[in-house]
Order: sequence, then structure tokens, then C-alpha cells
Amino acid sequence: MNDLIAKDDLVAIAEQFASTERIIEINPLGEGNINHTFLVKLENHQPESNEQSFFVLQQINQQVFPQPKLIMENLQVFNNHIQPKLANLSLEFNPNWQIPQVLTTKNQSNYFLDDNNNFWRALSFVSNATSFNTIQGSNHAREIGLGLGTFHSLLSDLNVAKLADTLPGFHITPQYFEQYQAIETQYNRIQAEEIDYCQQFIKDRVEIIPVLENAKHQGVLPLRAIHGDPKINNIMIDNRDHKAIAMVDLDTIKPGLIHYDLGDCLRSGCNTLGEETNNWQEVTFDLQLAQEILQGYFQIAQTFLQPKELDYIYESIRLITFELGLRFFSDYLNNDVYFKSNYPQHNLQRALVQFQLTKSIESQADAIQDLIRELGKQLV
Ligand code: GN1
Ligand code: MG
Repeated sequence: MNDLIAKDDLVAIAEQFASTERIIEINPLGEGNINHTFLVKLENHQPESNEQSFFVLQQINQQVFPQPKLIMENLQVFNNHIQPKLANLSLEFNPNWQIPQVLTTKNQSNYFLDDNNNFWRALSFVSNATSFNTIQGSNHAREIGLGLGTFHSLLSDLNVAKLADTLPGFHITPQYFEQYQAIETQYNRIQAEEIDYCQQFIKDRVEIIPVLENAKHQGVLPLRAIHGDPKINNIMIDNRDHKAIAMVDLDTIKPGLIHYDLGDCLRSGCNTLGEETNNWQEVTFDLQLAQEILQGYFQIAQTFLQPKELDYIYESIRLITFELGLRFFSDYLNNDVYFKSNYPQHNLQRALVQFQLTKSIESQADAIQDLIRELGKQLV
């Protein structure tokens, strides 16, 4: 995927989705590791209002998502299922909950292919809201849980057979491990202490790798519609009342285990140093924040979550954190072909952060399990 897109080209692509408005500015948006994302600012047609008009323009990484049209089909299914519910939400939900809308081109297509066959699409921007890379406090943590709960709850009655698999193998930990093993045996760059450390770290945890997939195949955990990437910066917080108002980054909506989502949300939310810290030895899993996130989540999820699903929540927090470390480490060994990186050791550094977080989760296993049992009593 080419990292440099000429400004004029970008404007021409954005114009495909801009119908009549004049484009004023285009800037990179967010910190995504996969797609290229931009915020397009449009001329304000109502100068009397302070509301600026924006939309989000994205180039989908086709090395990661080989069939981007499936993403757009899933978004349509998602939208058709949820949009009608929003006018009539029951009391446990934020009445202002929004979902990003797909914008069409002048030819009424929901995507645009540029001259190099790159796949572009545009979505409405959730205005007056902020996305944070780290948790700002207990209220934010609670809202993160409520946000993910809202998302799962609104999708809980969707027939998952309607959703395509946009990214086969996503969160299937045994597959990531197989890929790692294949890369590891070919790897012959310089030996370094940190590489040995990661290899040993993975070796010591081989037995946890199939835990969620086994439960899925045995029918203990049901397939549901999931977000796939609910890290905290994908849950937008309303600037006015500080409530979770939307989930963005919807490319990995697909059938899966809500445990992938819960694990990912907690690993991201409870690491107060954030996943990009250079200070990996200082990384810990914050139990207090986990309590807030889970409390918020259960408050809404009690309508659909089955008590047996609680049994795997601890395992999922540990596993998805470990899995992301394994994915970053494999990509480091594989010359950074998957995750964008800013310097040569970047993916190694990211792996060390996730492994340290895994260690902190393991050292608090009893406390985390007690917490889940206690909070889960409302479900039984
Ligand atoms: C990737 O691109 P971004 O930042 O939304 C990745 C997630 C990881 C995340 C870690 C499709 O998401 O699985 O958890 O990086 N997305 C994909 O920051 O692989
Ligand atoms: Mg993402």
C-alpha cells in the first residue's frame, strides 16, 4: 500500500463523494494501523451555524482486506438492522446513539476505485465527539463498557448468516500461532535479547492458544455479530455529556465471539500507558478500570448475555492481549508487512507492550475472576 498520496489526487478522490460542496481541507485522521484515513472538511453552507461539515475518507488496505466490497455489504446489513431501532431506543441506551452512514459517489456507488485500483469509501463523521487513545478516568471507562454493550445489544438479534467474513482468520489465535511458527523457523536476522524474550514468552503460553476456538467449536460459546476492533479509540465520546455516542471503524464487523471484543476492549482500556508507549516494562492492567468497563458492559449486556459466557471472559482478556502481542511480534519478524510502522523496531516494541500487559493480567488472575463473578451475579 503506497503511503504517499499526492494531495491533488486525494482532493479528486474526495470530490467523488462530495456531491456539490467545495472541499476546504483534507487531513489525516486517527491512528489506524491498517487503512489510510482522512478527514475531509467541506465548505459551510450555513454560515449562521457553527456546525462544520466533515466526512471521513478511507483507503482500504487490500492486502489485509482482500474483498473490500464485502465490508460495504456488511455495513449495509449493519445499517439496515440498527438504523430503524435508533428512533425508538429503550431506556438503558443513550438516546443520542449514532451509527456512521455510508456516503455514495456521484454514480451512486458506495466505493470508488482510483486509477491504481485502490479502493476508497466515505462515511459520515460523528461530530462533536472525541476519540481517546487512553482512558481518561472512571466515567470514561464506564462509558466504554456501555458503548460496547450498546453495540452488541443492538446487534444481538441479527442473524449472523447475513454477515460476510471480511477478514478470514481474524482473532483465530491458533492460526496466528501457525503463521508465527512458519515465520519463526525462517527467521535469521541478528539475535537479540528482546527477541529471545518474546519467543520464550510465546512458548510458555502455547496451551492457552486454542481456548476460545475450542469453546466455539464445542458450541459452548455462540457466534454473534461482533465489532472485531473495539479498542477504546473506536468508541466515540460525546463532547457535550461525555457519554459514549458511537462506535467507529466498522470494517471488521462479522460473525465471531463477543469474547474477542471484550478481551480487546479491556486490554486496550486498562492499559493506561497506551499501546504505543516506549516504557513497556511499566505497563500494567488496571483492575479498577476493568471493573468500570465491565460494570458498564453488563448493565446493557444482561439482556442477551448467557451466564456460561462469563466463564470465558478472564481467558479472553488474557488471550486477546497475548494474541495481539503475537501478531505484532510475527509482523516484526516478517518485515512489517501487516501493521504500519514508524521505525524498524516498532512492531517489536508493540509486542513487548502487549506481552507485559498479558503478564500483569496473569498476575491478577484471581482478582479479575472474582470481579467477573461478582459483577456477573446480575445475569444469573
Ligand atoms: C489494527 O488499524 P487499526 O488500528 O484500527 C488491527 C487490530 C489491532 C489494532 C492494534 C484489521 O487496528 O486488530 O487490535 O491494530 N486491525 C486489523 O492497535 O488487523
Ligand atoms: Mg481497526
